[in-house]
Amino acid sequence: MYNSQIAEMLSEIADMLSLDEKDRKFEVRAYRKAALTISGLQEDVAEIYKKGGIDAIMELPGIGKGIAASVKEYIETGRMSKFDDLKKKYPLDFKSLTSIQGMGAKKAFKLYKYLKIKDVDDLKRAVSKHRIRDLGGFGEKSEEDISKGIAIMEASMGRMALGAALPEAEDIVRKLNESGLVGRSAIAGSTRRMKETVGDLDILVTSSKSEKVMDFISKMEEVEDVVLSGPTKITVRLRIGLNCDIRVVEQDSFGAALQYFTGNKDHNVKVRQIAIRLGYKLNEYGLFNKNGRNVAGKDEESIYKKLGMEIMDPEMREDRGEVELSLQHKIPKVVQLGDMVGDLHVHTNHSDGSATILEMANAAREIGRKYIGISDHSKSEYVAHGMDDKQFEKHLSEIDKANEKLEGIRLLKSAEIDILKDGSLDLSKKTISLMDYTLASIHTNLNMGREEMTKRVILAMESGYVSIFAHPTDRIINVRKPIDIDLDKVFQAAEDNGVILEIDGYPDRLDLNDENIMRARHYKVKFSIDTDSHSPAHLSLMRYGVSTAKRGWLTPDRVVNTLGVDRLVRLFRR
Ligand code: DGT
Ligand code: CA
Ligand code: CA
Ligand code: ZN
Repeated sequence: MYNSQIAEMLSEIADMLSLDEKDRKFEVRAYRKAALTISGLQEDVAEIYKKGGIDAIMELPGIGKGIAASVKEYIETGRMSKFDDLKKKYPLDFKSLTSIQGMGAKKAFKLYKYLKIKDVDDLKRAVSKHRIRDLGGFGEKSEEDISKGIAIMEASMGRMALGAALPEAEDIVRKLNESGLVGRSAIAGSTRRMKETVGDLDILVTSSKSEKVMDFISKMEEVEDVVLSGPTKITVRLRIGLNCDIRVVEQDSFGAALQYFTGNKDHNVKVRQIAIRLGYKLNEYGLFNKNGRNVAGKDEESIYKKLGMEIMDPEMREDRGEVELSLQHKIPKVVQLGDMVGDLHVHTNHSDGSATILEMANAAREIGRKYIGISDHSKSEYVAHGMDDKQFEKHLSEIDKANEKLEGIRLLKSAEIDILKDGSLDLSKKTISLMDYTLASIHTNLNMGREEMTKRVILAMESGYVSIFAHPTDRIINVRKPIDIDLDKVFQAAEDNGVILEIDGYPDRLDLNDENIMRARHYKVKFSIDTDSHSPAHLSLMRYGVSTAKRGWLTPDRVVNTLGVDRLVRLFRR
């Protein structure tokens, strides 16, 4: 079906025409009307054209000769010159920008003109750096509105949380491997970059039996529907409510395809420019020299190498300065899953976890952790069966007993203490002094104003009884917005009071997120990457936290639970 694509292009043409200095009201209206007509057609406009030619298109309500010719051109060539010409003048992604609440074509263009914002990613970056509030006609309120609008749009665009998307992608890849039809296989796209939400899945395979692969995919139980299918590419709708692009590529192109389809787009654009500068051509098929020979296409490393670049983890490929550093071979050595020695945020059935202290400890040891901190909830979390001071005393002595029974793993005594409305902690200092360290977090009164919320958290930090500030913004991906808090002030207070910031790796949270980590990195603070486990299986979610840390460019020396237990305990005592 071409209808939705064509309708979108026509309405984007209308957007662009409306920006013209000359008054083109009538033309704008004509394109809008045509877009509406085509998007509402039951029959594919390409079919209508095939049966009745351009005359049949002109018979559709509101479509004149000029627009009909554009539609014909698109059906025949896949391009629309009117659209392409206007795009040269207005090279921005109107389609997604204008789907943000309150963002019309004019506003979008203004942001482009003054801040070079071309797409939603640029816009998000500008919002997070507070660059919009100073722009004439925008202000702080409208920056906040844009930020809210982006969140709403992303949720409604059905971007799926990584925690649901990645396991699905891994299942599909596993089944493809087991089919015996494919050679190499890989997950690409935002999923490989471990972005917190994913628009669609991208999977690459090599195979000499492309047709059979397509057939196999279309019959997978995960697949609801085939959206598009060609000789080497298939797009399917998955039952979990996500699209998935699967491409069959040549052996010699696998690395080039992986590099290309991992993205992100801005990263790719820069890498391709470097290739051009060096006299190469880089695309999804390979890296080609002047004679058209593919000199590096098999694997990603060789492509970056040939371009004089240092390869970086996919998580870092967001055009946040990594391309420039990579040319100087100065990519930070970011934290890896293998660096993680312990996990400092673990719940047991003493509050809302599902397993005993010993069960959690054994499961953690099995996946190679040397220590875990048992951090059950305090009493005001009554829905989570939080414990009061007296119950905690008993609980802590049970951790001691468990420690005596355990070998190869050490339990640390902790608690996830609620920061109450007034900034005080939900456990007595006496109880806290029995612990190795504490986590403090906010679970109630989430709607407080910014100033009050900031004060609340800073007060808690200044108490001297908070080791780690857990899931600092309290957002739940696609469900709950972050609390309104001045993070810069909080990060400063963390620095001043020696409080560690958590990167909660539970995939619904990923909190701090990548951008906030980037920001926090500039303070003298340490981080703790935890799983917030409530069952033994959750302990393996560490990889989400680590990838989030990578996306924030965090090096292992900044992460406290890469330390051995003795050094860590000494750090907590300070
Ligand atoms: P998503 O699906 O919205 O979560 O994000 P991605 O990054 O997975 O984006 P997607 O699925 O549209 O495309 C996968 C990758 O393909 C993307 O990260 C970079 C590459 N790519 C897509 N379109 C373009 C393009 O127009 N130019 C370049 N250079 N690369 C592109
Ligand atoms: Ca994708
Ligand atoms: Ca895709
Ligand atoms: Zn927790």
